[in-house]
Amino acid sequence: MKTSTLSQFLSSVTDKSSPHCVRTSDIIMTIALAGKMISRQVREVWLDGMVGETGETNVHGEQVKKLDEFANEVFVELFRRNGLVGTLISEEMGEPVQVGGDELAEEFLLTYDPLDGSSNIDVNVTIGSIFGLYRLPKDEPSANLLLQPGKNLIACGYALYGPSTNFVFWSPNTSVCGFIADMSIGEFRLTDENIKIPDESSIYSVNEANYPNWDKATQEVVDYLRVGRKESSTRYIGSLVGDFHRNMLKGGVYLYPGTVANPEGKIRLMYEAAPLARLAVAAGGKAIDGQQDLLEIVPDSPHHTCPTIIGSSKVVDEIREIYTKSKK
Ligand code: AHM
Ligand code: MG
Repeated sequence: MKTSTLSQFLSSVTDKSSPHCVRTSDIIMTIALAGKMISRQVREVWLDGMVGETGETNVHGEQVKKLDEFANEVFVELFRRNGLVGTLISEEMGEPVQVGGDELAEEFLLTYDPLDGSSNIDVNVTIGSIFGLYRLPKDEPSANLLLQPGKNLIACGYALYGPSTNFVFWSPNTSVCGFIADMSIGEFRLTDENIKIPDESSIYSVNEANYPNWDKATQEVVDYLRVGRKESSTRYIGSLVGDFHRNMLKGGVYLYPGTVANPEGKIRLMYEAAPLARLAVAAGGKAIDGQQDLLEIVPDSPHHTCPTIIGSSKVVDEIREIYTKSKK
C-alpha cells in the first residue's frame, strides 16, 4: 500500500509512553469510525427513508433532521461503549452528557456538531461532522470547568461527506493532516500530512442576503471584499464545514457575522467556530470575531455563539483592520 492508513499514521505519531497521548489517538480513531458510520448513512439517506425531520426542536430552536439525530446517537453510543471521554457536548443535546469511563476519561471533554450543514441534508450537498477535544484541568474543579476557550483545544477536526469522505484533523503531535476514505478496505488513507491555507485569496464565503441586517462595520467589510480588492469571488454552500474545507485548500475567508438584532451571530463556539479556528491557525490561517482572536473567547455556556471570521491570514488581517477603524 502506497499511503498509510489513519491507524498506521496515528501509531507512528503517538508517544506510547504517554497515557494522554495514547488516549487522544484512540479518541481520534473513534471519531473517524463515527465519520465512516455517518458517511454510510448519508449516502443511503434516500434508500433508508431517513429524509426529513423528526418533529423535535433542538436547543437552538431548529428543526431536528432524522440524520442529525442519527449522527448524534452514533457519537453517544460509541463513546458510551468505549468510555474514552468523560463528557460530551453536542449541538443536538441541550446539556453536557457524562458518558462515564475511567479516571483518565474524566480529563477529556469532546465537543461536536454531529451533522453540520443540516439544511443541505436532503439535497445531496456536502455536509460534515466537526469535533473539538479539550483536556480539562484535573486539580481545579469549578462550575465552569467545561467552558474552555479554543486555545485550550488539544485536537480538533472534521469528517466531510461530499463526493468522497474526508477526515481532517490537527493535534499537537501532527500538522493539519487530511485523509480520504477508501471504502473498499474501510480505512481512511493519508492524502496530505501538512495542509497549509494560502495567505491570500479572492474568495469570500458569506450569506450576503443578511446585508441589510448587519451593522455599518460589517457592511463595510463585505463591501471591501466585494469591490475593494483586486479580484473577488463568492463561494457559499451553507455548510460551514464544506465552505471551510474548500477555503483551507484553495484559500478564502468564511464569515458569519452577527446582525444588529443578534450581535453574537449563529455559529456555535465550542463545536463549530473554535475547532475550525484552531485548524485554520495550525494551517497558517487566522480566525477572529471581528477584532478579537477567536481562540481567546471564553464561552459563557456550552452553546455560546459568536461572530465568526476564519481563513487566509492576509484577508483576515484586512478585515480586522476595517473593524478596528470603524469601532474607534
Ligand atoms: P447547522 O449546524 O444547524 O447546519 O447550522 C450551521 C450552518 C453552517 O454550517 C452554515 O454556514 C450556516 O449555518 C448557514 O446559515 P444560513 O442559512 O443562515 O446562511
Ligand atoms: Mg453546524
